[in-house]
Amino acid sequence: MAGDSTVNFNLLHRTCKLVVLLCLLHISVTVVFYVRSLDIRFAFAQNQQSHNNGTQPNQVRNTAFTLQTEPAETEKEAPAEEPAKKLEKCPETSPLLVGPLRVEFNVPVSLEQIKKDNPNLQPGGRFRPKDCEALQKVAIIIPFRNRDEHLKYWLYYLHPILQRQQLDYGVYVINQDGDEIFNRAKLLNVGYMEALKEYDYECFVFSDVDLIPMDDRNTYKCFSQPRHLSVSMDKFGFRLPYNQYFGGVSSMSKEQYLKINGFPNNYWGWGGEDDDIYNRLASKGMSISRPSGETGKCRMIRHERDKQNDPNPQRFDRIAHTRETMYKDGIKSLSYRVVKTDKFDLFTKITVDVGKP
Ligand code: UDH
Ligand code: NGS
Repeated sequence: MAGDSTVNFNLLHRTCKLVVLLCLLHISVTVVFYVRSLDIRFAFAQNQQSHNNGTQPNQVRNTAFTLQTEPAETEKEAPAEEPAKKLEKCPETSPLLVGPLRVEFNVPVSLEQIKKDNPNLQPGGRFRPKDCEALQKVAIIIPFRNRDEHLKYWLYYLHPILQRQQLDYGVYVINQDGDEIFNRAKLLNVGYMEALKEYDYECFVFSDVDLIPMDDRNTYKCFSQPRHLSVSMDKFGFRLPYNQYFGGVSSMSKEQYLKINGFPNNYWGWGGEDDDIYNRLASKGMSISRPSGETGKCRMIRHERDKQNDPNPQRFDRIAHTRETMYKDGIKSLSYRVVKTDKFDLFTKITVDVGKP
């Protein structure tokens, strides 16, 4: 009998222990679930907060809380988003710059790859920084005809550079229609006019299609004086060919450009139009601002002379008379006809009939 009661007592003791353990387990599971539900509510509150502050909501977290807590209906009823806060101005020197760059033209580049490499571009080759307000709105004007291979390299190298420079910019390729003799300066005038029709640009960078900067500290923006940017070209042994040289890549504010009545329209064929522009600036008492020889290094894509762009025999006579002709011939007397405008992903191409000599 005594043995039986001991066995019964042991069994009862074990059963009680098991029940107590089960109770403890139940309590812990309840506590864990309770604490987790508190977490979710807290996350929800935080999410709402950031939403109302106008910051970008985190997509993954947002979905999670929608699924686990509030019904979608409640979200719809939330107050309408406030307009995006005004961004702070970008710093004078972009923190994204990297300095010297390797520039080569032996590997072919494709427009598809350039598109993939630059996902933040807007149609027409437009960009503005997301996190700050750009210091300048810059239109980049490229005189063009039959240089698609060069343009690809230009887009490949320049888009990343211009984005690192934190500019609010657009790329305008001004394509001379037809086979008449080429007129670089007139195309640049057309670019100025057409870009302004699209956006309130305050700065204009005029760039040949075959020139690539080798340092991103050479910022494609405007300065208190007209700027010459391609100061140190490989083809000139990384030096200026002469002090007054203003060809290749230059920039001017709207005000500086208008002061000289824009560029001449009557330089047909190669040469002299950049010297005429220099004469215009000098006659208005402006000086040329330049980056250092180191920062201003650039490479030119080697090429043969284009058809219909032979040296202009009148150029020496023309540049001798800039001061007399500049008021009659310039942006005020510009006439042309836009044949076609194409807004591509990486640039805006404006095909124009500029007439003939
Ligand atoms: N351009 C074109 N198509 C043309 C002519 C000129 O797109 O048919 C544009 C292009 O942006 C070019 C710029 O105008 O970069 C200046 O023209 P250019 O490259 O002919 O001038 P550059 O002084 O060369 O650079 C002159 C010819 C040198 C021949 C050397 C032969 N070894
Ligand atoms: C000068 C031309 C400029 C030209 C510069 C560089 O002689 O238009 O050479 O030319 N001026 C005249 O002819 C009056 S380059 O070596 O890049 O072909 O920009």
